[in-house]
Amino acid sequence: MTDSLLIPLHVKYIQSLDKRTDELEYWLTEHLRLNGLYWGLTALDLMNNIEALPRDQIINYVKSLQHENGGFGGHTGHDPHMLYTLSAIQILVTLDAVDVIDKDKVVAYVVSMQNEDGSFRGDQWGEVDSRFVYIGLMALKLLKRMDAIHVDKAVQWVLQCQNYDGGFGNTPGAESHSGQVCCCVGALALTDSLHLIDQDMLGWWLCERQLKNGGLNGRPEKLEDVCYSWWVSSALAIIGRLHWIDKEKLSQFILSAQDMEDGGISDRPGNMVDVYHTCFGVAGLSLIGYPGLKKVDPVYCMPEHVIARIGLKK
Ligand code: GRG
Ligand code: ZN
Repeated sequence: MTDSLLIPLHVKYIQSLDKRTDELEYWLTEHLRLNGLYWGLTALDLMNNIEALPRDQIINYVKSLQHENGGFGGHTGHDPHMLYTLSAIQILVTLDAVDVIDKDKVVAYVVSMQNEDGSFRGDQWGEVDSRFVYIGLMALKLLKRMDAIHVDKAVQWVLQCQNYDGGFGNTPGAESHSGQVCCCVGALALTDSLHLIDQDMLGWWLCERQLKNGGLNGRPEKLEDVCYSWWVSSALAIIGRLHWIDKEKLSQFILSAQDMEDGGISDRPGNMVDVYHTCFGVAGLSLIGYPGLKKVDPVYCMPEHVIARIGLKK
């Protein structure tokens, strides 16, 4: 048990990820390569170590993943998807290199994913989910092209995803889940629409996610998991109610899920680490004010200084 964030070890762990080609995990997560790069780069920047990954190589790799229709695949030869398209933009914006890609094509791709009712599809196969509304809005906001889509319709659709318990689901009528809450609250924040919901009721649902051991869960009766340190806390931060949870206990929980020998953070203490939980553990710590980390922006899950540089910080 340690009560401090092992930054040098986590930096080494993230650097090692693209060299572990002899591990099954490396091949099983091939489709997530671009997401992994976003998670790794974000964690590194928040830990003041962005130069630990090769900037030019990353930019060329990301650029190579853009398809003719404007969307990005998760790795070489993979189909385009909204999930990877957002990661591509977040990475390039973070590296101040967004001009290397064809932005108009990305905008056209995102526009093509919006449905008549305001919702968004994830890809050509048509899955609809509140994640994709958030992604579409964030991608266009980062590219300063929100005007290209039907923002009002998107907001109306997101509002339909709110339940009587105050939380949000992945589609209208679906069970409240912290991940979807983060997406819906993020979408409302990106469109200046937070006044349209009952923030107190939402705040109650969110702060009830904290368990005795300090960790947060995704919905009632479920286990705590480090990634909810992000999904829950970012939504609380956006509605100005982060003080409704015990930050010190959350910080202890995240720190207890570190691998103290090889670096990285897992979903809960003692489990295998991965870059996704490492990112959201570090981002969660940044949000609750852990010392020595750069500040993360709760709406974009990107370093605050990046959002300020592109003029989106209010
Ligand atoms: C830029 C931060 C950022 C996000 C982009 C992809 C995305 C938009 C958001 C994902 C939000 C989401 C749905 C997160 C939850 C992921 C998760 C841990 C799901 C697990 O669900 P279950 O049912 O687990 O397997 P529980 O914890 O409910 O038992
Ligand atoms: Zn998790």
